Amino acid sequence: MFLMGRSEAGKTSLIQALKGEELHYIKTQYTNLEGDTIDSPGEYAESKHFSVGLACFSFEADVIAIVQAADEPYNLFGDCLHTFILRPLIGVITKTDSPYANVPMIRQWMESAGCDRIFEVNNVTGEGIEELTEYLKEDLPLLTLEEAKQRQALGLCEWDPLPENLL
Ligand SMILES: Nc1nc2c(ncn2[C@@H]2O[C@H](COP(=O)(O)OP(=O)(O)OP(=O)(O)O)[C@@H](O)[C@H]2O)c(=O)[nH]1
Ligand SMILES: [Mg+2]
Repeated sequence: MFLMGRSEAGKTSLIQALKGEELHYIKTQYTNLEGDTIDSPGEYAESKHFSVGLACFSFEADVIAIVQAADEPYNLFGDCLHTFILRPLIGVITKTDSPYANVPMIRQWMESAGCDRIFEVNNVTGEGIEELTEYLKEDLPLLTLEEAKQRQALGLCEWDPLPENLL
């Protein structure tokens, strides 16, 4: 899973929570691969020069997660973000415990970005982490090149189900 989102959104903490660790603050200084996750510094997502680089990293991943804290005051991601990412896009809302949390607003941003699934988590208590873990355990069906081309010809993503009349 590739994680992107502004600095302090809780990306590194999310990795720690997924591993069942106590949170320990480490500022992410560079994009790094650890186990099954690619973590990136929030500053990359905050700069338009780096954001194309983020799209490139996404090609190395099975799933892309936008991470946004429930109390973020503004949105960094444009609408239809999924259109330039050739992988499933999910949203993870962190800091659901914040007194300034506005989860419906963040959900709306993530829906506009085109997230397939949206998860709400509290990295401190681990609430919501299990649901995300279950999703990550799901295997995408393997396709032949012909099957992938057929979906593309229909304007579908490779992981979208085929319409019933074509099954
Ligand atoms: N209350 C609360 N605090 C959180 C949560 N997730 C992360 N934090 C805190 O938010 C701060 C920033 O978390 P990080 O995980 O370092 O954020 P990041 O997105 O990796 O930031 P960069 O490395 O700068 O890109 C830390 O002090 C965390 O302890 C959460 O769900 N709830
Ligand atoms: Mg970090």
